Amino acid sequence: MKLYRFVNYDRSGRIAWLLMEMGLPYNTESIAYGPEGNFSADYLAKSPVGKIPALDTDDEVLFETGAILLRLAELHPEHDLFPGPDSPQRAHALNWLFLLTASFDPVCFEFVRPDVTDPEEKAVCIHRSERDVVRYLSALDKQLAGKAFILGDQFSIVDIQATCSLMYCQAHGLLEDWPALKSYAMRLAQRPAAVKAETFRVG
Ligand SMILES: N[C@@H](CCC(=O)N[C@@H](CS)C(=O)NCC(=O)O)C(=O)O
Repeated sequence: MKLYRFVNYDRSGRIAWLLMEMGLPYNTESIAYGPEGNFSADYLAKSPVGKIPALDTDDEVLFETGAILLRLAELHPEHDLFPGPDSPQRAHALNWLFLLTASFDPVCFEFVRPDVTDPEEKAVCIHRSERDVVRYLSALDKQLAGKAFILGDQFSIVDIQATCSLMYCQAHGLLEDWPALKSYAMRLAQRPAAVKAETFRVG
């Protein structure tokens, strides 16, 4: 199994975290940014818009973090990291996984994205995200009230997505107003698998 990542911090740490939780061995390949790397024909054959991460499981090639997490969870149901198709929890879990992946993460990523360097453009992006993020933080805060994890008592791939996006907010100083979310994200980021996977590495 091979995990494609950038040399510096990127979303591949989320996949590495899950692989560590499952105890599955994997290799990594660092891809450069640019025509020789994520825009090369070889890499575009794995990930059609040249985004990191991608995962080659030896049987199939996966791209998009949310899809990779979900596919790994369903390929290895014995780890119980996402409710299966017959579970009464399935619809609720899908709602949260997609909300976090498709809606919350892009908003939070604006706080840390390295490719917008023009100060005026950056200010506009951050201003918009600071406004938009509140409804998500508020919903997550409510969802987590009285629970250890987003889906209840059990850690799941939903928590990987939530923690990593919340860390973007933390880097922007936003979690000071959300103490429960801050302590949840800090606690989850310290899980042995997250630490071992260097999920939050910077380089
Ligand atoms: N929605 C995608 C976003 C992937 C993404 O934007 N990855 C960044 C690195 S974390 C990337 O590849 N950036 C380079 C680029 O956009 O060309 C996912 O969650 O996997």
